[in-house]
Parts: sequence; C-alpha cells; structure tokens
Amino acid sequence: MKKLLAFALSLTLVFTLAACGGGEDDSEFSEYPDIVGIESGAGIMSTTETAIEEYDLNMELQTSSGPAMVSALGDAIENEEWIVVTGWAPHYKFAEYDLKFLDDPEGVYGGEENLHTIVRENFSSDHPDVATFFENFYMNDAQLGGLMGEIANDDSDTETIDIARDWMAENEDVWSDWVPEGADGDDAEIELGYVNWAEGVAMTYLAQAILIDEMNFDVSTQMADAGPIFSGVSDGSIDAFLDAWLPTTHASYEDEYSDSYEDLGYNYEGARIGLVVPSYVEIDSIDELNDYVN
Ligand code: PBE
Repeated sequence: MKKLLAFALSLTLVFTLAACGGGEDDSEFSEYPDIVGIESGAGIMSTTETAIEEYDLNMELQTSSGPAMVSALGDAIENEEWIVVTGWAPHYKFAEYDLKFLDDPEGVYGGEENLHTIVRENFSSDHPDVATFFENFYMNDAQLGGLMGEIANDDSDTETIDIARDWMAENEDVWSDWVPEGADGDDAEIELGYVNWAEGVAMTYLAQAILIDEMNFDVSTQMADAGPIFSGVSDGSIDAFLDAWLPTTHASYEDEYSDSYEDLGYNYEGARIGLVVPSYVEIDSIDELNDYVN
C-alpha cells in the first residue's frame, strides 16, 4: 500500500513538473505552436498580424498557402491535435471537418463581406456581354460549396474546367440566366486572374467554362498572388478577377488600385475571415489562446 502511495506521489510529481514546462513545450499547441497562415499577399495575413498585436498573442504567424493550410488542418485533426489556422468562409474545409471560428471580441477581422468581380478599364465597353454576364453571376452558399467540394474531392486527373463543366450540366438552372441572349464573343481573348483560394478557383473555372462553351470566347486563366492580380487588373494585363473581398479584407488593394479598375458588384454575399480551430479545441475566443500556449 505504501509502495503504491509512493508511486502515486512520484507520478504526481512528474505531472507537476511537466505542467510547469521543464523546458519542453507541452502546451496544447505543442505540435502547432504557430498560427498556420497562407500566402503573404492575402488580406487575412496582415489582419492576423494585427490580431497578434491587439491580443498580445504568444504565437507567430507562419506563411504557407491555402492548400498547405488545409492539409496541416487535416493532419492535426487526424491526431486530435490542437491547431489554429487563418480561415475563411466560403471554403470547403467547413464541409470536410468540424471547425469553428474563434470569437473576435476586439473585432479585428471585421464583419461579413461580399466577393466582388473587378475588371480592367474599358473592359465593359470592349465586351458588354461579358460585363453583363459578370453582373449576373451570383452563387449562394450551397451552390458555391457544392462546386468547391467537387473540385477539392476530385482525385482523378480531371482538369478543373471539366469539373466545372460537369457541375454546369447538373446545375443549368443556376447559371443559364447569367448568359445574355445571343452572346457570341467570336473567339475574342479574355484573361481571368485568380489566387489559389478555393472559392475563387471554383468561380473562375466556372466562368471560364461558361464563357467558352456558351458565349464563344477564348478564355485563359492565370494564377498569381493577390498583389500582382490587383495590379494586373489595374494595368490592363488581366481582364477580370472574381475574388475581391470587400469592404475589409482587400481594402488596401482597393485603396491602391480602384481608380484604375471597375467593380461590377458582388457574386457572393456573407463571406468572413478569422482564426479557425477544430471544434474539439476547448476555447471559443481569440483572447483565450494565450492560456494554452507556452
Ligand atoms: N482569403 C480568401 C483572401 C481572400 C479570399 C480570405 C484567404 C485574403 O485573405 O486575402
């Protein structure tokens, strides 16, 4: 009995030492001590630097990419480890995993936003039918979520545009009214810019498929970081971008470039950005993070 007690006491000691740190990182976030971010040009990255200052967080922000962020999230969830990522909705990760946005009592991340389509100067007069098409282009959460999910879950080598075509075939009622009657681009070239963010990938390839198949334009796509995309639309080297987050996330790009592009309005409403964790992470607010990091 005594022996057992001694054993129990020594165990307590070990646990107490471990809880005090003892030089080792044994916090809940030990596997992912940094916030897993995305590309540096994303608005959510600079907003997260502000959040780190505002909440005085003992975490750093790691630069990564949208897809790498999702795969880190998947790995952490497989092992039930705590992780915090820069996250946004609409995004297919919410369909794939049980996740939650951390509350943001300081309001650093802003409220709901809309996704806008912006086009280069003179684009609307050069291609009025395409401008009308973009003005009509609108997806709700279920529609965009469905298309994003099909792209994310495709493990064959199907080209993204062909996944969009399959979606078109099943959702004609969604997009057919976007196409102006009699539109015929006569093979005119159009270049769509996008960043590797799931919602923009989905909308860009859907627009490309419709413009080619239903309106007879010759459409190419170009992927780059947000900065080059905004500057490309403003200098006219890119015709259109469908994933401008306004009024908050891309406000600095809007300030810098909006004199030299045209905003055709929103294609999705109710988007949001923030810090996202798996639902089993036992905190609900950004200001609780420091209680769980070393
Ligand atoms: N996002 C997705 C972007 C806008 C679209 C939230 C990662 C950003 O932060 O700039």
